[in-house]
Amino acid sequence: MQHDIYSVRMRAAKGGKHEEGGKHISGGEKLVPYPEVKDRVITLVDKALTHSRGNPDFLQVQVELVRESLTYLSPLHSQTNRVSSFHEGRVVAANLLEKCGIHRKVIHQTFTLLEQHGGLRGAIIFDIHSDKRIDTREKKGIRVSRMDWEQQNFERWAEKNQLPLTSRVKEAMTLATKVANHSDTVAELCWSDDPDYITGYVASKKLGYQRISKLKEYGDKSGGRVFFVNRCKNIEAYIDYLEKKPIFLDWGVENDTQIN
Ligand code: PML
Ligand code: MG
Repeated sequence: MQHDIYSVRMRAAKGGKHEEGGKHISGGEKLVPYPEVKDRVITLVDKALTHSRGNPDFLQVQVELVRESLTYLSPLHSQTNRVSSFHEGRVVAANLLEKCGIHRKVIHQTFTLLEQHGGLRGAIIFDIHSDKRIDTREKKGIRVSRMDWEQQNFERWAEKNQLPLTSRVKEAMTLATKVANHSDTVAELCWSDDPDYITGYVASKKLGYQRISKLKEYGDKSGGRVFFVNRCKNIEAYIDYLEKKPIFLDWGVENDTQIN
């Protein structure tokens, strides 16, 4: 029997709701058939209540029927770049972003943005032509939503690629694949805002998912995501894709081709 698909979203903050100035603690996105909604709600509530950024005093879970049909995407090709310090990691990230046609000055500008913006709920969209942040969401940022990856399929992929079988890797890969598959995306830069997680990545359709083992120091609560675009003609359509288009990852052995 075909079940309806639901989007399950969670956000948690401390010091009040996000829109009232609360500090972002945690967020999560799931896309599941109706019988799995209850379990996913529990998973997300657990994530929010046991987070290294602190205990939230605001927690919201939203469950919504998705009416659009799902699009299936292959996970990006993944590669891990091991570095001995976060300084070295930033150099690797800068070199990768430069390969995508982004100038050094812009790259360093966005490093500074992420250093300053620990706790943005969503991502920053940065135009490499005008050298400006072009979304107008301020502290909210753009929250990529409506995406998921079936657990067993993810685990087979992670084992084959010798990656940690963690929900963190699954969620990051799902998001990076969704973002990279839009033709307006030039690249993505991400490092976690969690103080106990220092691995980050640069991703693009061409480069794939380039993990970098250290992009910040332990204890640092700064981090987030930057989506680089180049004169994005229709920013509203781009944001609509990121927030609304339902995407499911599906890895088949036949899809495991090397891109870079
Ligand atoms: C996050 O924690 O929000 C982002 C983690 C990005 C890196 C995940 C990985 O590949 O290890
Ligand atoms: Mg986080």
